[in-house]
Amino acid sequence: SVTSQPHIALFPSAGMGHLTPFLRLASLLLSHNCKLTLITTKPTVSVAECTHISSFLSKHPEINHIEFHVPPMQHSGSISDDPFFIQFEATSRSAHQIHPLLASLTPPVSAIFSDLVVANGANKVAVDLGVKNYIVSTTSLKFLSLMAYLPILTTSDAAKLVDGAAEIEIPGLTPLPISSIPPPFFNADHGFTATLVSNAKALPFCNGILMNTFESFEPETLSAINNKRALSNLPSILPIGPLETYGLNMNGQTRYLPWLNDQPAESVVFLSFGSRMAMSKDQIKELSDGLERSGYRFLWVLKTKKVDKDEKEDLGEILSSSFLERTKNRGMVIKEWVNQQDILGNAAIGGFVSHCGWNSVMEAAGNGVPVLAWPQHGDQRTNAEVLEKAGLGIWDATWGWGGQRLVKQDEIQRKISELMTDEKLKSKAKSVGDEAKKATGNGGTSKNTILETIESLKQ
Ligand code: BUP
Repeated sequence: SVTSQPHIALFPSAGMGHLTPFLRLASLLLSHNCKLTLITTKPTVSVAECTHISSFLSKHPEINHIEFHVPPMQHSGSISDDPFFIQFEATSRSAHQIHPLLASLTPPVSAIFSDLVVANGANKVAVDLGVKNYIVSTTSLKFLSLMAYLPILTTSDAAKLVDGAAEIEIPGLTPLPISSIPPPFFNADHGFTATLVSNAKALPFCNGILMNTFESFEPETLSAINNKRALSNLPSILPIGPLETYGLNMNGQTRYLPWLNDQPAESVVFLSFGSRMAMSKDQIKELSDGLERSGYRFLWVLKTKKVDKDEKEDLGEILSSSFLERTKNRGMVIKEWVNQQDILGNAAIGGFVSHCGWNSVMEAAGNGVPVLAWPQHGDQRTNAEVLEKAGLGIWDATWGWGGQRLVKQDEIQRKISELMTDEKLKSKAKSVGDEAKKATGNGGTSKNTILETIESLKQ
């Protein structure tokens, strides 16, 4: 039967980095007249997820909401104590249980759009219901390629190869330096690795992989995969980014936007390390010293805990009162949730010191803001490579993974000055921004791809 309104079930997994692209995609799909069911896990790991889900749903009462109770793991196979990893594993294990919840919906669902972390369960349910299944990727295409290849890399022969080599070769793609491979990947028994391996095996059975990226940002990897020169078992990679904000203002009146509006154009450094990065006190001290010595105006989102509800200290307990006093006229440090998209879109921002979570990279790209990459964990070193190659930013790979070594204030000062003064970088970043806008505008590659995908669900 032909339906003019596809009914899409969206199934994200834990963390703001995973939820955000799904909510952005939801808003895009609504604007193209799709019917939506949003599956969210209960409980969420962070307070931020919980508040964003409820505000989003109250803004869009037409969305059908399914709260999926994920049973806590009795015995974690995970060696990790990261609450997000544990939730990935738990959700992955019970993902197939969404079957009865979806089977009873009217109108019936036409497709499931799921996170990679639940790909296996979601794909089985989709096959059983006779509907399509797309993956919504929350990372770079380069890192997705690594995850897609993980089932092969973690077999014992390949793992031996990994130990001795300087890089990892995925046939048909530019090799990945070993230093960018997340350490848990070297252990096939690690809960995070095992979860990714079992779900990556489902990728070839999906109908497509929707990516928050755009053609000109990762052109080589994209053409190698879509032209079957690499990872030829994968379905089509469908770049639909940068996904645009869904226009929620979470904190009403903000302190920082009026302040930014008063600063000269491109004069402020924005610093944020994402929603789940706990920076050490020592590193925070070096960063504050380096930042102060750079002399630039700054807006710094500071976090010291992995999960927001554990964040209890006041600013004064983390940063010295003399630092706060000396910089009060040219800097602002914030501990609450900010609207990062609004900040990156503000004319006062001249550069972004970022952990390179993929959403942040795409937001910088969309706004043409140059990035100083300071990747910390997971996909972030790979993302940093991608953004450097695309001309969006600079990166000192010797800074290592987050916490691997203390990055000193003079290194930080030097890199921030480079970020704020390099004219070539500035103009390259601007042209990345122009390309991004072209991709999502009428007739653009990302816009056409999402329109074609929606069209294909109408049959
Ligand atoms: Br913190 C923070 N405000 O205060 P990433 C983040 N964000 O809007 P992450 C805010 O959350 P993973 C804040 O703009 C981005 O859209 C930010 O996602 C927004 O990194 C999102 O950048 C964070 O992908 O997630 O949170 O480390 O590591 O899972 O990618």
